[in-house]
Amino acid sequence: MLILTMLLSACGEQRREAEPNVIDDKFRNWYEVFVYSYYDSDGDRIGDLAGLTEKLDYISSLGMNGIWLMPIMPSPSYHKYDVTDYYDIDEQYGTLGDFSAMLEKAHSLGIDVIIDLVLNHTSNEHPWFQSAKADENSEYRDWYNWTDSPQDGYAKAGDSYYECRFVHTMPDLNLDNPEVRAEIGRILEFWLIDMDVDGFRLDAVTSYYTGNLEKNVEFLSWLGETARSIKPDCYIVGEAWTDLYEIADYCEADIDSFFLFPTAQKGGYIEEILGPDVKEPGTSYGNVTKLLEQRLPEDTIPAPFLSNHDTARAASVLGPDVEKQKMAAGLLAMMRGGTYVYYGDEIGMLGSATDPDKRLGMLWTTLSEVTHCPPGTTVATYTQPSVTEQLEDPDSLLNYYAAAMRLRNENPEIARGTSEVIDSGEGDVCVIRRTWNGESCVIVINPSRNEHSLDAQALGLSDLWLTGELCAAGGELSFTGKTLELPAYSIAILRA
Ligand SMILES: [Ca+2]
Repeated sequence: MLILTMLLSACGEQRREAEPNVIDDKFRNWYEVFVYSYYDSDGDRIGDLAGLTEKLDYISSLGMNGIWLMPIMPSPSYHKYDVTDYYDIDEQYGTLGDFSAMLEKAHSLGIDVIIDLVLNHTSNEHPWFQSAKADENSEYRDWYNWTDSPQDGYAKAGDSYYECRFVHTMPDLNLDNPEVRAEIGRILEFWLIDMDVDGFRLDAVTSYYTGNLEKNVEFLSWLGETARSIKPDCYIVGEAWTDLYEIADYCEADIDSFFLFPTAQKGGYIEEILGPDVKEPGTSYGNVTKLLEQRLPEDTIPAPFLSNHDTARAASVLGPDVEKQKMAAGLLAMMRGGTYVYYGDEIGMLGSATDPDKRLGMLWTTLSEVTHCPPGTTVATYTQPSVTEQLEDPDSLLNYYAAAMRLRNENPEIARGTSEVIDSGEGDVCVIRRTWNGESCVIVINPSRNEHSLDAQALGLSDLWLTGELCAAGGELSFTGKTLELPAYSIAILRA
């Protein structure tokens, strides 16, 4: 390493290798897994927890140190966003023992695991609702919301109507009922203590009290305080699918994190920066960086992502250009907070339109062995190579993702720091100094299709070393202290 550095110095390059510096806190590189479609261990071609356990080394090799599991509790639906028992594992996925084995291995690899917690509603097959529906005097009647007359978002049962904002099979819980809150407390304790999960992803938080931000924030804060009273360092991220301004309002709630929907999807910040209408993509990325830090409270952990199980996949939004998909992953990886990557995006899997089509079976090896796609799938087209093939190819999208996550692990400032956007003099190029805990790194991003040569001396960067790089479209990055040569679609990390 020392010899290599000296050789490079001799030919004028200020380049050195960086070591991983992974910090065990809440700023993680998260990976979202739909267990059903991920990896099967027992031959029925449906993904399960034992299958996930077998793939934890793979997830770790991507540089991920957090996993969000879509719902795993018993449910009549394939997606399991309607729970019938909050204290067990769906038999399709395995047992509580399988879950513990998976978690133990994840923890041994330094991976935290959070699980989806669906509290807005239960399944209509949940015994609580069955009892509430059958008998007006049931002790569970007030666990749900009833009216005597038809209303929007309500369905008929007997002579009454119950609230069900999504669909009639998902009756909304009455979250004002102290007995419901006490039960939720027991659910939190079961998963945090008995099962040892590291936290939760909260589904549909804007629907807890539909249209009532203040009450939603109150409930979220109650939930956060209750969870921390059980496990002080647990992490909770909420799904508020709305614009940046309302997300900022939700950040007043006392939980750690909210998904940054404005970064994702078609028309989101990242897709737009890489689109044809943006003339100065570097300036745009700098402006987004500044906007997010201005709008979001300092103590919140932003959770940016490109796609999830409810949105079109990154490759479907960005188009078939793999270089562009890589650049999008690079732009995501340079964002503050805890980034989320949806399983399969790292190999460019496609998915759009209907929900099952967005949740296709993972392509591990060959099409004949692909994990089953969920029921209702209409289009299952795989255009990119499998995991096995992409692991072998140093220029694959998968290896780009791994390299991008490695930069986050080598430079803790990227996730945790505050930004100073430096005027690069080129609208195509963004220069950000990110500072945390008394240390800084400089992130230089060229999200344009043009090569650029930056005057490092004029920008005050000449004393730094090039310690990391990502080139989405090939080419060579070089740094002499005088100039920084940036190929199209490249990212450089400079450090003292
Ligand atoms: Ca299986």
